[in-house]
Order: sequence, then structure tokens, then C-alpha cells
Amino acid sequence: MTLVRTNRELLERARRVMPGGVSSPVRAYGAVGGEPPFIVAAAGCHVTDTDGREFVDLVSSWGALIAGHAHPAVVAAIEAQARRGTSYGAPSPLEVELAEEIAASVASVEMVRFVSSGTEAVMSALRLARAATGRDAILKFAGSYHGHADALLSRAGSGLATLGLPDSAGVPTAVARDTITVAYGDLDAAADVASAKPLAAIIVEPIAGNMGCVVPDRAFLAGLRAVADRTGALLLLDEVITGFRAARSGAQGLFGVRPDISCFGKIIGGGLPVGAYAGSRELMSLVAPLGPVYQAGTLSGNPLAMAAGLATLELLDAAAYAMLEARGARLEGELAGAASAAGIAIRVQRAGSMLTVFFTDRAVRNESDAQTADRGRFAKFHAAMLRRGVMLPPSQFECWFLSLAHDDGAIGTIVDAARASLKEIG
Ligand code: KE4
Repeated sequence: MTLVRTNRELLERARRVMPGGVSSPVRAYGAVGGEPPFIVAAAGCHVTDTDGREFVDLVSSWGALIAGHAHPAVVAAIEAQARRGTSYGAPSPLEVELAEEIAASVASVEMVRFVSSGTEAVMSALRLARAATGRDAILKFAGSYHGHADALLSRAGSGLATLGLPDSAGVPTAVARDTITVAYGDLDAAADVASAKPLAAIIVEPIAGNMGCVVPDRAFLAGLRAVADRTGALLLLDEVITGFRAARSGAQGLFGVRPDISCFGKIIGGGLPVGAYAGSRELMSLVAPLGPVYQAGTLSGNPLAMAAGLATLELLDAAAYAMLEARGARLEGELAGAASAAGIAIRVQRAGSMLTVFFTDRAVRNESDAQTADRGRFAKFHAAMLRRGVMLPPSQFECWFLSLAHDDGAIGTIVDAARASLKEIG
């Protein structure tokens, strides 16, 4: 095993044995340029790369680490569990405890099935919806991302209710065609599609995180619930990002909307591989071994992930959410102030501890609005922030995630770096 050398040498080695040198495309920095730092250590809100550079981290494992990196309580839970074994391939008390915790926190949840990623959760939830309704077609919203299952790598066809087209090589047309896509926030379009075509499910990010942060009108989610009820479609809320971030009860609790199926990930695993889909006892009883919907997984409900998730959720009390909201509000306000001081038009959109700085002067309500953002300017900003020791997600269309570890000092560092970086790129 060759000793790890500099970031550059590691990247060259990585590119020889891994596509793009990464395990997930966005990490390759294709959208922002430059070379991705290879992280070797992290604690609190800081990460350190192989060259010894330290950064304030706003990726936070894409939202999973709401308690911050290597939180002592989470590390202790993982260490203690590891000494009792890492995977049993059999039921364990930890899965029961985490399932009970999710059901106690989210009113629409009576039963939970754990899987190992958000993709797997959404893929399985769609299979459940199709089985429950006997229908194939699903409706999603442009700019949202629900993982890389074939049915969700589909983009809008030419007309409104036109069948979907593959959005990735390797996705069969026959699969993509059953996925219809309309603009996020467009309730009329959603209602028209649902009236024209029997849908198994309407799947939506209740607060969008994958076109950048977009908080929909309250009426949108309530309207989707009414459309689903009227047309017999199931409402599937993808809370992989927002679950236990937007609120303890998720975005569904915040907005008072009751889905038929919820998908979770990220935070409920405390940084270890996890996903879950959940709903009423009646609906979830269709899932094997109780019912005809098959879904399985070697590492589903993995004890280490369950232990890390439980330890994380234990930290998320009302005071924690109040602090995340206060820190998010401070960062939002000071970023806007820094931009106006630099004479640069930005739009900061936030929901609690997730936010996006769009380089555009207009409100971003959907994907086409988001596309007006100046990606080149964001790339310059990203590089300038990295040079100043702040690691932003490497895409204009992602969210910055705060954690309990982003204290006032860290917020100050971020704002100082932003002030200087905005002036530099101005
Ligand atoms: P995973 O399969 O990556 O665990 O989850 C897929 C997923 C599902 N639903 C939503 C709303 C999601 O945001 C995601 C994954 N999020 C991205 C970041 N926006 C993961 C980062 C990556 O792909 O590397």
C-alpha cells in the first residue's frame, strides 16, 4: 500500500482506478473546476485534507452530519457498537429503537423499512406505490433529485403530460417513459397530469435541495395532497435531506402536509450508510415478508448506522433546532450584506440550516429560475472561498448545510471569507 502523498498525487492515483477519481460525480469538482481536496480527518465543522489544509466545511456530508463531524456522542456509539459487532444479518434492538424514534417524531409514520441509501429508499417506495395502486406512471418535478434509480433518471418529454425521456445513458426508454416531469411549484401542471394519466405516485422534495434551496409556497404541498386524494395517486415526500433537518417532524411537520410514504436518509444514519421508507401500517404491510412487494438488503438496518443515527437524533432537541435556525438566519443576513457591499447581485434562499447563494438577481422558484444563476461566477466564488479556508458544496445547485458544530466563530469565518471573495470576483 503506497503511502498517501500530496493531494495532487492522490488525485492522479485515484483517477487511474476510479471513474473521475471519485465515488460520486459531484465530488470531482467538474462544476467548479480545480482539484478536489482529499479529506483525511474531520472534527466539528472542520475538515483537513492530505496537504494539511483545514477548511470550515459546508458540505457536511451533503447534509448527513447535522451534529458535525466526529461528534463525541456519535463516535462513542459507533465504537461501542463496533465492539459488539458490525453487522449481524439478523434483527437487532437498534433497528427497533430507531424505527420507534422515527415513528414518534413523524406523525405520518407507523412503520419503517431501513435500507442503505436514499436512492434505495426512494426506489423501494416507488415499487410500493406501484404495487398499492396497480399503476405504473409517476410524477416528479424538474430540478429535484431523488437518487439514481432508473425510474428517476428521466427528464420531461416535449409536451406537458408527454412521457419521460432517459436522463442518463443506460436508462431504458421503457422505464423513463413512465416518469412524467413538470416544473417544481406548478400545481396546475401537476393536477393536469394527474387528471390525464393514472399515477401511482407524485414524488416531491418538500423543500427542494437539489436545484439549490427552494422553499415552495405552502399551497403547493397542500395542493399536491388534494390532487393525490382526488386522483388516487400516492403522495411520496422525499425527506432524504429535510428529514430531521427542517424540523424534528421533517418538512411535512413544518408544512402540515401528510404524505402516504416518506423517504429518509443522511441524518438518520449520522454519517453512516442509511436510508428508510415509511408510512402507514396498512401500506407498509404490503412489503415482504408481510406482503407481495419484495425488497431486501444485506446491510439494511446495519447496527453501526443505527447506533450513529440514534446518537444523532438524541442531540436534536428544540434548543438544537432553535440554534440551527438562529445561525442560519445570521449567515443568510450577513451573506446578503457582504454581496451588496461588493455590488454583486445574489439571492440567498434558506430553510433553517440549509441554504443556497444563487448568483442571480431574481427569486428562484424552480429549475428554470435556478438556471439563470451565473455558474461561472459561482465557480470563481467557490475557488476563492476554498483559498480562504471555507469548503462550499462544489455546485451552484446544491445547499450549504450548517451543523450544531458551526458556532458563531465559524459563521464569522465564513462571512469574512465571503466578504473578501465577493470583493475579489466583483
Ligand atoms: P443517496 O442515494 O445519495 O443516499 O440519496 C439520494 C437522494 C435522494 N433524495 C434526495 C432529496 C437527495 O438529495 C439525495 C442525494 N443527495 C445528493 C446531494 N444533493 C447526494 C450527493 C451525491 O450525489 O454525491
